[in-house]
Amino acid sequence: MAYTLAPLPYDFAALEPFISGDIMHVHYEKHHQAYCDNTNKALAGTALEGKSIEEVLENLSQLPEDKRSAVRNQAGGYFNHTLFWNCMKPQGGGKPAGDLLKVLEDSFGSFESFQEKFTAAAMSVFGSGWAWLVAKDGKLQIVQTPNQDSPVSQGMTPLFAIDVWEHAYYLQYKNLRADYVKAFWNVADWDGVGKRLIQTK
Ligand code: MN3
Repeated sequence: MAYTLAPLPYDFAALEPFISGDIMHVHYEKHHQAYCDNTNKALAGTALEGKSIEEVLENLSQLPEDKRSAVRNQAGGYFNHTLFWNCMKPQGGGKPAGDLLKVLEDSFGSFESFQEKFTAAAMSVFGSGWAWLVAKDGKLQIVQTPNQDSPVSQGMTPLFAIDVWEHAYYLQYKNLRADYVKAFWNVADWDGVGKRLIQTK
């Protein structure tokens, strides 16, 4: 079965004023759709065709060399954006609660310290890429990936992410990544992160 895009979990303009509807339209309908379509093309006829997207990303080494980088980029982009839409919600932001808050405090000292470290990671991605909160071996970590590389390919479970490719913010924030990252905290979906955390246990 070819991959398709899951519907965006909210309206295109629902994250305004923090993320504009224009950005969401282009990002979801053009960029994400292209990653999806190109994943289907790149996987056609390979041993991983028809597998779950996680399985594909975990087993890139099984692909023939001439397909591997295309699948790494396209399937990474397809998976990463699906997660990204689910890291945001209208009326999000604030501070997480419950288990998630406790785990963030245990891992990073405080929620504010987690926010500082994640912001620093998002700001210091050179060029195009992502900053992530991931779980690995029962521990939380903040990591960066370049391009569309996915933490799934490194045996990590992504819980939360910010896309810092320019296409994620340029239409609204021009070159000011710091303003975009600051705005992003207002739409963070902590309930979604908390649900993914439970699934890692
Ligand atoms: Mn993107």
